[in-house]
Amino acid sequence: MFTLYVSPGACSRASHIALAESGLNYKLHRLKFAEQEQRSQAFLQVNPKGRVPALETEHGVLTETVAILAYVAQLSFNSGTKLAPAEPFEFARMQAFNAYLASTVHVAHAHGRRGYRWADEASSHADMQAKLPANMRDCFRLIEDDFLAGPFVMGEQFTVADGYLFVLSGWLKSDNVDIAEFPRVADHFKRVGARPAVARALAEEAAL
Ligand SMILES: N[C@@H](CCC(=O)N[C@@H](CS)C(=O)NCC(=O)O)C(=O)O
Repeated sequence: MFTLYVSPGACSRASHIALAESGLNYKLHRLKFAEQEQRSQAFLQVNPKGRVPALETEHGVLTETVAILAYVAQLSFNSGTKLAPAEPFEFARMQAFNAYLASTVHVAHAHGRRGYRWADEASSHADMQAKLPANMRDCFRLIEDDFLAGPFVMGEQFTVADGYLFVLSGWLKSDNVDIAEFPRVADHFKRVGARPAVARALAEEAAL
């Protein structure tokens, strides 16, 4: 049994969707960000970074969305759900996409609400917020035109990358970007949202 530390609406949703799709057994542990539970001593023992997601496994704790998704994808080959390409180069291409989401798209998004990570002046935060929609548009233009093979990220096969893209596409509205500007991404968002395991993960999150 895995324990996934999550916060509703956060990037932990990508790992949650991967687990829900995988057929593996898991339970959720919600951290209340409003109460700063991610910085509590108890959670810092689990993940010294003070961030979600963190996945407790029988081998220890795994952090970082890209690593958790790769781990669940590897396990999915045994559980029969196959959430990644088996061929090594294609697996690495999926990882390249997930790494882009984590290191560029997620970080661009974080400049909107978490500008204090990079600067102290209110004017600097305002400047970052003003640039946010343009940065997110640049990222999603690449995803729309170059990365999303269709109908899923890697083509015909649903992979852990799809749940991850679904989560970040869902953030566009709050970044003042209309997903309709990217019709292939919008279509992907609907298709992934309609999957039973994704609906189940969202319902589980809402019930936390
Ligand atoms: N590089 C990490 C980033 C994790 C991250 O930034 N998580 C955010 C939620 S989306 C968080 O826990 N924020 C809490 C905070 O900043 O206090 C990953 O991709 O998993």
